[in-house]
Amino acid sequence: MDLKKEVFILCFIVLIFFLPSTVLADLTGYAAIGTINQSDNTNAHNASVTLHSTALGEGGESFRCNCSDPGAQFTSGSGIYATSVDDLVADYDCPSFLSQGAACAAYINASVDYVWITVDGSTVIPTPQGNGSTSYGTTWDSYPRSGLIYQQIDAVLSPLPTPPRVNSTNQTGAQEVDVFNLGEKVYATGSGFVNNSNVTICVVNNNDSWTDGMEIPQNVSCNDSVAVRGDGTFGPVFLWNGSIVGGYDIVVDQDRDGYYNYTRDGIDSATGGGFYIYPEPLTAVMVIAGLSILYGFTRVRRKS
Ligand SMILES: [Ca+2]
Ligand SMILES: [Ca+2]
Ligand SMILES: [Ca+2]
Repeated sequence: MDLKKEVFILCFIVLIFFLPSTVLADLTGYAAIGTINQSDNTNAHNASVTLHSTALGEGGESFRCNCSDPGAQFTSGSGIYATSVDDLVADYDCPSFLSQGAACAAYINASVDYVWITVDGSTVIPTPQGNGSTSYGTTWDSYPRSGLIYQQIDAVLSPLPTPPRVNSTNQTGAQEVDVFNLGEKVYATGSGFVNNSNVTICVVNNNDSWTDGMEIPQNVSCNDSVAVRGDGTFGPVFLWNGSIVGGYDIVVDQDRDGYYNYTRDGIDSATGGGFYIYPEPLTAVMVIAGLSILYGFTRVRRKS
């Protein structure tokens, strides 16, 4: 066998071994589509879906680089999303083959790389939902494929957790009370909090436009350490001596971060005052009587 022939055979063997892997590892032009459902099995409209994939690279790198679509896709009215694999970029620097933000499609091998989705349900119309995802560790080729589309990468959203509850009460906690006389002590009870935790409870001026992540004012009265029992309840716990007339809210800061968090923290009440402090009827009568006497006295002095 002459040298020319040997070189030719060697080149042919190299091509046979490396060409198929190069072709297989390329998901350029492919797309993933699926349906997102709510926990009651109805379609989730406007859920925010992020497609993720590992990229082992063509050279058989020893670790899985993580890639994702930086611009999440929103589901249609029938719960369907679609993401082009070309939109996937590296989440971080993967030495030797991908730098952070670089396109991943050419480095994804459908038979060994994992694909998964994460879904943010907080944008679902008309009612926010919990989050959802598919499991990590499923390869692209485990999903049905039609031409350049991998289909049915579906997910189900979890139900939105019920926010914990807090109520203004009398001293025994047996009765929910929303109206107190000036100087009357205000107590509270709560349920649905983290078992055996400590929470911060603040009385704040009434606010009816609480938003998730809003700072909790510390302008009336706060109790920094209220113990939650093993069943998630607390109280009745003394909150405030009711010394100023007005409308107030009670905020239970479950994670004690100083911010109101819709799913973790409790509020009485997001719509209207959690409780009100009114002047005592007798005090009010005395104030009115006093003002009348003063008015009469002033008139008499003017006349004389
Ligand atoms: Ca909080
Ligand atoms: Ca309020
Ligand atoms: Ca109340």
